[in-house]
Amino acid sequence: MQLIGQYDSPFVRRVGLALTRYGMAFTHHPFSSFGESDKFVAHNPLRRVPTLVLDDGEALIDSYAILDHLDEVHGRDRALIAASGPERRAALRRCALATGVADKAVSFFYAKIFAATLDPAFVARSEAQIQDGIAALNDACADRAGDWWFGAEPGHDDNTVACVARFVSEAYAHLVTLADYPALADHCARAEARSEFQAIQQTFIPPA
Ligand SMILES: N[C@@H](CCC(=O)N[C@@H](CS)C(=O)NCC(=O)O)C(=O)O
Repeated sequence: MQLIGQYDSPFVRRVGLALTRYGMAFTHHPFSSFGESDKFVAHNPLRRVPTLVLDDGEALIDSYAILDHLDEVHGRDRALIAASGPERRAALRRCALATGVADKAVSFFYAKIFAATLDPAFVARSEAQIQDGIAALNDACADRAGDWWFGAEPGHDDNTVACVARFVSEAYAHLVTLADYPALADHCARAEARSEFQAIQQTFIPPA
């Protein structure tokens, strides 16, 4: 398997973390989705990462679809998310909240780079979506009983929240300071201390 994309992307990182936790061998191609998209456009016409190329050449796109495949191959009963029911819905909601923040943060970043001018209403709305989303993730961490939602070890939701919080705090340092969100900061610190998080990481590099 080949994983395409840089680990400063929370979408790529959460896939890299799952591959690592599942003990699946893969080759990592840290191509930039902007400067190096020609290197993988044959696999993904959207020029987006993560893209996962399977050994038979089939290319999977979008982190949700990729994780779904990895969970199936690893075994739904051993996957990093509940197989069904309320626990699965709650975990997917946390993942969607986190990736939703990342979606807004990514598209707003592109707008700031590429648009000549930005409507102040769009700027205010984008910043509010990012900040309110981060605050909601902090509340979710504060409400949790144990160390991780998934149980004794982090699951996809735990991983995704930590990846997105780090990404946003680096890409929007002027907007989001993790210390202002103590429960989320604690979640991130415990995640980043883990061996797989130390192996699968990259400090944010602005797209160019
Ligand atoms: N929904 C996608 C989002 C992936 C995404 O936004 N990737 C960004 C990098 S963080 C990208 O490839 N952007 C390039 C572009 O959209 O032009 C997923 O979950 O994988």
